Amino acid sequence: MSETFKYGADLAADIEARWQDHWDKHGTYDAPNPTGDLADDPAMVARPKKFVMDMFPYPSGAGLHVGHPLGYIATDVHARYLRMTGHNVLHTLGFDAFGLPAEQYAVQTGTHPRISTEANIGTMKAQLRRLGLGHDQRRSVTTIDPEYYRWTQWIFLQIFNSWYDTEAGRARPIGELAAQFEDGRRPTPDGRPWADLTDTERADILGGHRLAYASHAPVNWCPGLGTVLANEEVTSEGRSERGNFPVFKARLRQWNMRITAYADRLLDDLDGLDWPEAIKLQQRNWIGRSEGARADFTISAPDGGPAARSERISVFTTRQDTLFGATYMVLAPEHPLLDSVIPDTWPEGTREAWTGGHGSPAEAVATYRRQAGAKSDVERQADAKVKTGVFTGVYAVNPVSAERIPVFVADYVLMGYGTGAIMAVPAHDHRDFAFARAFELPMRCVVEPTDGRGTDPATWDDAFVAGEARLVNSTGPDISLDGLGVVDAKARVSTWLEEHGIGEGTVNFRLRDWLFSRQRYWGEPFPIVYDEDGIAHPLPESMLPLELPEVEDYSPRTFDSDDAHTEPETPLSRNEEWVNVTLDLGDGRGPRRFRRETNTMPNWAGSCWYELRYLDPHNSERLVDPGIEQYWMGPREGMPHGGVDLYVGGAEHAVLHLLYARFWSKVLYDLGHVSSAEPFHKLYNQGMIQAYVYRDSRGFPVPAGETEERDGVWYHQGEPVRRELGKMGKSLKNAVTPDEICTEYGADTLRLYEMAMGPLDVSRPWDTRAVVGQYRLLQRLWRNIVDEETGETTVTGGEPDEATLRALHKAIDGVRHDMAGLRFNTAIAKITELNNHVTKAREVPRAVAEPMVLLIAPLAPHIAEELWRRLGHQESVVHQEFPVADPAYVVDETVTCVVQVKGKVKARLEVSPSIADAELEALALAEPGVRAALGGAGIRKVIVRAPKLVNIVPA
Ligand code: ANZ
Repeated sequence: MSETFKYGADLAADIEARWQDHWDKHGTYDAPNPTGDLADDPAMVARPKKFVMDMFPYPSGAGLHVGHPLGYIATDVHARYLRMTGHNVLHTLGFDAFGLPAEQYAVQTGTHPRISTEANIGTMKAQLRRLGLGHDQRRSVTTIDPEYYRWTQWIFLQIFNSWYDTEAGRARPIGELAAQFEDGRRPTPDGRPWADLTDTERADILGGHRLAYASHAPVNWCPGLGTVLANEEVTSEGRSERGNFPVFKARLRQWNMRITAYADRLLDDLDGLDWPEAIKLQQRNWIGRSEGARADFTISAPDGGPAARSERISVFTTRQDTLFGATYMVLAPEHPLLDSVIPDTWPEGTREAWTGGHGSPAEAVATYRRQAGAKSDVERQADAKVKTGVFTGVYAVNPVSAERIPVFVADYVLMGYGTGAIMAVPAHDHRDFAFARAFELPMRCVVEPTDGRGTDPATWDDAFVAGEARLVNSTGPDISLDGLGVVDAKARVSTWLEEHGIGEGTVNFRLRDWLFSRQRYWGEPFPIVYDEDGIAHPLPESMLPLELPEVEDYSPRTFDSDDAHTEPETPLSRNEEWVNVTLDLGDGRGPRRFRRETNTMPNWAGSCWYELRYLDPHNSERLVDPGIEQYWMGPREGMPHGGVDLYVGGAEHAVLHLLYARFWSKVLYDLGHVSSAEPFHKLYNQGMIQAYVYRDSRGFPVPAGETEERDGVWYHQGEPVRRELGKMGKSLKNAVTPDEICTEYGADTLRLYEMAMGPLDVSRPWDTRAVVGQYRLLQRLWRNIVDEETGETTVTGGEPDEATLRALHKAIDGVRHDMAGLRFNTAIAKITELNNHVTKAREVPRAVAEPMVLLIAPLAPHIAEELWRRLGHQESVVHQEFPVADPAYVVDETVTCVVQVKGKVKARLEVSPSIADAELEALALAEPGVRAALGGAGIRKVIVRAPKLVNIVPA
């Protein structure tokens, strides 16, 4: 207990520790469920609900720096405000704890990843606890807990056991598909009755429909890491993001999730979500819907006669209007036709430039395919001027012009997109133009250039890519497009293709199925076993969780990083006793021998559904009770697909995590397990806390805490150093931990400072020297209410004067709006202004002191609890009603404030004539027009002349 009652670090520490214990002991933040084992407060359940959630942290060994909790503090402030405005608020935080760092640490030290991960979680929990975050601890889950991943495995089984019915537009149990094959409603691929098929044949057919399926697919194999990688884990240089090893294309047996079946719904449902437009756009681009057409070209006989083979080359094009301009074709190096159609000798008329110097097409194609296999998709797509490829010796027939056109293999066409084959229209596509120039291929202009360059491509420098123009040179034996606009021509061609049975208008997506297996130890085991025929069987639910076995060695076997011709060896496969098992799967066939799947699930799995487990964390019968899910996440007015009310996290998770989680939600929704088809209704991306990096003359970072400024120059140990803005972290010697700030000023000061730094969604530099400003606010607030000598409250019973009432009610009104709109910086400015007003008065009436404490309670909960108690209340401040403004005191004449950036007017604000500089500055900086004008540039100086002018000088 501190000696005096002055608000300082010691008193803050004492207050904070005491209230944190109190909250824990009383379960102050526990949110009751309507039913189930967390239900205990019907009155609370009767209130409107809010589910406020942070993105799952990964418990890193390095612990937290002050940048990490920005979002956690923000959601906490908001959640507290919601509690005080009559909501039942679910707010908790779990840990996403599978993943590579713990495994790599295990490989280096031999410590089991569980041990190091749990230690990290312990450290992080202690750090977070000091911040006074109001989490319902009963609901905190970790992905590595078998009681949690049991349900991750269970969801995998649901996905494995279902297929996408395109007619119904939803997933259905795979048993219903099998029944259709069985009773003949749906023909088998080769028409034989289902009963005549072998188990393996049936398994293959069903596997072709399952939403989780194993396939031999070209994947990114990284021998240096001993594992395959998702596309997004490969850099634009075609190397592993982690470790920078080369990545090769290899065909390996892998698990996939058929997320592509949901492409349309993943796009369409974005409209109903309250997300930043930029994130929606990134998702739309990732899904990449393209409208175009499929067109089939027949392969022509080498002598130019009618088609000698029945094979067709199917292409996907978004420019079917340019069909007459297709003067050659290209197959991707992985295209299966290359295995069957290559002739033995070069046909007549083959140009020297097309052969790559090889004696036969087979040789040329084989060599080329090998070379292409060593490149990543990104390298292949790189906009290199030099296009490579060879002639296949095959010709195809252009269906509209009946012309014979050569077929090439070239790596600028990818197997993973469209059909893996293109019709090349060099006059109107940049890549085709470059290729045609290099290989001396003919070009035909079929869309009349609108820039006066004429219609002879031989005279052009590049392709003419039309927006809206007229078709020319496009008349064939039985179709003419001449004179049509691009849009009409596209429609004409689509219809024509369909009428002739050689194509149709189609939609193609950039989205690929999700590669779902990793050759790793520290992840969820698959609940899958293989019988002696290699058929995959799901484990029955009663065998879940399938726990991770102990192994001798956690590392994947790595290989010479340049050796593409290796195969992964998984850590789990080394535990033969675990791998080879006799099980009775309950399918009526009794105990049999099986081999377990030895891959593990990718890191994303556990975070695909955690919001659901927060709802009902101890349910041992179901993933989540339907009534509970409906209560917290079910659709509501304005939330057509349901979901979490507010989800806050970094914009770096714009695509993958959010897309995967949306996909799993939709499968669970289709199968009737949840009522919400979307996991996150409102998404908000907080900005980053940046930090100054100080570099010496050699460019090395010096400890930021040991620098000092003199006359605008920064010094470290007497030597001048260079200051720049960067990330915060140990390696840049500028990390500041929340613990340091809590020790020096208290958690309430840290919380206020982080919230006051600027608008929540904007990045801003950390400045330890500025923290003290918020500390002073709390000290003044304390002094306004408590006698520093005696600890007694000094408030009076008198009535506040008119001016104070106006100041109070305007603050209440403004803070309410700011709290609801996540504008905590302006809320703090208003509270500061009110507190300054009160400080000037000789005495503080209780009628002002109490609402002031309530106003600041969401931001600085510890001091608020303490003051509330000292003001004589026995109940926690957490569930008090947030003050409501009396409109009579809020109306006020306003003045117009002009906001300038570099002297140019960028916004006008209607503000109170008595507005404080700090609030006016905060308001001005939050203006969209101002932010656009700054365009991410830092701020050098802000000149405030309240209430009429703010002038901002960008850095
Ligand atoms: C003929 C054509 C003419 C094309 C023209 C473009 C312009 P998006 O919009 O991304 O969907 N393409 C198709 N499959 C491909 C593959 N596997 N690898 C590389 N390129 C492929 O792009 C569709 C266009 O990209 C298609 O339309 C095709 O080229 C090419 F004046 O066909 B187009």
